[in-house]
Amino acid sequence: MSGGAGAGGGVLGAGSSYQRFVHSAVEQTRLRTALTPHPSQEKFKFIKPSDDSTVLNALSFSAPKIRLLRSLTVEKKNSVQVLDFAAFSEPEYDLPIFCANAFTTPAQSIVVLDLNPLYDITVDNDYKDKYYRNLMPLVQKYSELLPWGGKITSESLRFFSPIVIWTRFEPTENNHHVLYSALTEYYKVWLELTDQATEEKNRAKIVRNGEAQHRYLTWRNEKDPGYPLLKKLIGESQAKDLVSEFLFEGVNSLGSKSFLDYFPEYARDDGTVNKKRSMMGKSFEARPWDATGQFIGADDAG
Ligand code: BLA
Repeated sequence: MSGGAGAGGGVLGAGSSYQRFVHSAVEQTRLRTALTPHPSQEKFKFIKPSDDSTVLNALSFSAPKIRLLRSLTVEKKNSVQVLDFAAFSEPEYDLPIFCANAFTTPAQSIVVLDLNPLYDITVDNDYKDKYYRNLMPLVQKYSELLPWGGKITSESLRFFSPIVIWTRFEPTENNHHVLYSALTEYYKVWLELTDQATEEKNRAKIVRNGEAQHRYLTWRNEKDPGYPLLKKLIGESQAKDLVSEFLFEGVNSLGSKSFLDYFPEYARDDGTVNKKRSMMGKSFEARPWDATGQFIGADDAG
């Protein structure tokens, strides 16, 4: 309530810059394609946290080629600011998943910004070359101002591309200014790739794309690091619905495999899913890709 004029200035700045990004990304998308409200928007648009000082904003759309474009922001004055923005193509396209996640407190911002690959680019060189070869200069551009965030949950790395910006920084106005540029630039790249994408006609390849996206959704639906906070804000049952029917919508419709089908190492003796976020622990002290996008972090034991 009191706070004072200067208190948490950087943090307030972060929240408003996340809103500004969402607004501008939606506008940029509208300039290129026709957005239609996604059915998930109805249910979650007016979701209210029990705590009056926290504001949640949820938006979702679909468009030609785009199965789901959705955004969630959480703002609690002088405290927590969250951005979770993602875009998923229709399975007729093998486009990477646009992924922008930022979690900001007065002490630090934790950021993941990436075009998450649909396929494992440590083994699939064709996919890596198709989408990332030309994008490597982006990493050079931002790696100094938004440096590698240090050891990371090893499982997460499998979903990241060689151009991922994984970083933590002090939430100053200048840092958020750089982040805003990176968000805008990465999203523009995703929109351009989407414009250029041609429809896959091969049934088997469409099914394969759908399953790859489903595997990704299944992972994030079960293990997203944001879940505990959402649970605290809106309660367990609403948080579960928000995650599976809004943030990772498609987890119950794009495929029928279960979390343990994809990630059997999480099976406990009684057949339930191990609640740990990571079986492998944290690893990768430094960026595990070279400047050409080649993975160089194999068997990094930390
Ligand atoms: C922390 N969020 C993190 C971390 C990552 C991500 C990598 C660092 C901790 C770790 O190594 O796991 C984000 N991880 C991702 C993303 C992918 C992934 C995007 O695997 C994609 C494949 N973060 C959010 C939202 C909230 C949030 C919506 O995106 C809250 C509502 C919170 N993220 C959050 C918090 C932490 C965090 C509280 C710190 C706690 C922790 O380390 O577990």
